[in-house]
Amino acid sequence: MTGNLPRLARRAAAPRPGIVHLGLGAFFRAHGALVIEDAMRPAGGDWGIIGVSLRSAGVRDNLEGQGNVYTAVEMSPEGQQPRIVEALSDVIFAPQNPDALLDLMADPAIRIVSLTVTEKGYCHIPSLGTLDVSHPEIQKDIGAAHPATAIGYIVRALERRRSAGVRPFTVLSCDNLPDNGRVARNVVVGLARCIDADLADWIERDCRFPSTMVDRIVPATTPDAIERLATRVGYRDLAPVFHEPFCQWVIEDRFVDDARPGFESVAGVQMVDDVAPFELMKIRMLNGTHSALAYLGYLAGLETISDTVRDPVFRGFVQRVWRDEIIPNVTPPEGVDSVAYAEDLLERYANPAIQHKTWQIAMDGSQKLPQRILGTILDAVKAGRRCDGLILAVAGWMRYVGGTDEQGSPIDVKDPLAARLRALSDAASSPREKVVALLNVTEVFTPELAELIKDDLCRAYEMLNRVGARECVRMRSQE
Ligand code: CS2
Repeated sequence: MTGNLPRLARRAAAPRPGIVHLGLGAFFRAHGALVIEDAMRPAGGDWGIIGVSLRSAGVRDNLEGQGNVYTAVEMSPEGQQPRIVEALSDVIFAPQNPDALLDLMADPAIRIVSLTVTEKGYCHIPSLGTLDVSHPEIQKDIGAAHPATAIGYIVRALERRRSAGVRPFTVLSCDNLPDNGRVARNVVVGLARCIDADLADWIERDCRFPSTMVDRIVPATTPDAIERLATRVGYRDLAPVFHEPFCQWVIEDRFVDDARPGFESVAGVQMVDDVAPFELMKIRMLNGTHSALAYLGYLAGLETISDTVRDPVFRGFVQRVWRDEIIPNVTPPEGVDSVAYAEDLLERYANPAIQHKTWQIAMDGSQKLPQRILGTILDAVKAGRRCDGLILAVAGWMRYVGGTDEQGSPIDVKDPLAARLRALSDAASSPREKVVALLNVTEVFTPELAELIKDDLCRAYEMLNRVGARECVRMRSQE
């Protein structure tokens, strides 16, 4: 029984805040928060983090009862390494008091606002990278002083800073979007322009939006994992995070007034002039195959990514897709060997201590597919190169969003476009009609790409329906 164990508690005073982080999910608490804490050790600085949850009070409630500290557990095949993280100065649930949060964000002590709000949190048009002005929450944020979205909070806080004569903060995007700084800038300036053109000009001129590439595999924390940790460490932590050993953060060194933690002292962090080649390689090679394995693996009844690469058929498939379909369409950053990068990815995927659910990665496919898979396919088709494995992955996504698995059981599809995708799928009277209807969803597919892949995709989809995901994967893993 772990019920009687003492609760985890803070050991030292909370650091003075310099960062507000929007989107306090497991990923940031297992990645950015650890790096920032490490950077504060040798280099000092008041870079404590005020963590903000925008949608649910759960993390705040759990952390509040333990002084806003938590355990980050490194999970490797050799064992587990717990570490107590004390980098959070405070944790806030935004809807409870939006005004107080905006005041905090307008405080001159806050010099960075970082974000992990997932792809859909940018309220952008994924295929274009610009603000979706018709987005219902953005429409609300244009009219109301109390925002609903992360973008709304940033714009309204910058508005307060400007009227108080305070310099803007740096907006640090840590989401898996290519050129995430540019996307953040587009949506922030885009929303500001709908509110006040002078504010938009000021942001464009004085604010900074460095792009970053973030990488660490962090599955969602499960109740079972919480119980096992308590038994192991002898205290109760209601908000631990579990992550793989690997950690990488590549950051463009463009901060307002150069105000930032001493990142360069931390292993795994690179400060660079241009993140683009790192980001492209990571999104296409890691996230692209993650999504491919997620849809096809889920359909084949495989629960986690490590289950997929333990299956020789899927393992052969992902290796072949890297070799023939992704690596030829990626120019790696100078000095990086993409073949070795792929080998390392396979080892990371195989880590049996990381239970990363295919269902979790399959979430929000409409927001992920363009940058993870479709860009690679477009480059491959234009160059006359092979991409039948990635086309099969897109067919897998189409099958998945139809909402029924290969055994006829319902799939719990989580996606902002889920209802529309399902309706299109249900209304189609043949597999070909269904593929064509989904290809017409322009948030995901550009008309150019849709035309180029239609026939191959229809064939892949029909085959998937006929012989099932595992057999298709077997066929497409061949030379
Ligand atoms: C995953 C990512 O859930 C997903 O979509 O592909 O969270 C992935 O684990 C990280 O980007 C790894 O850095």
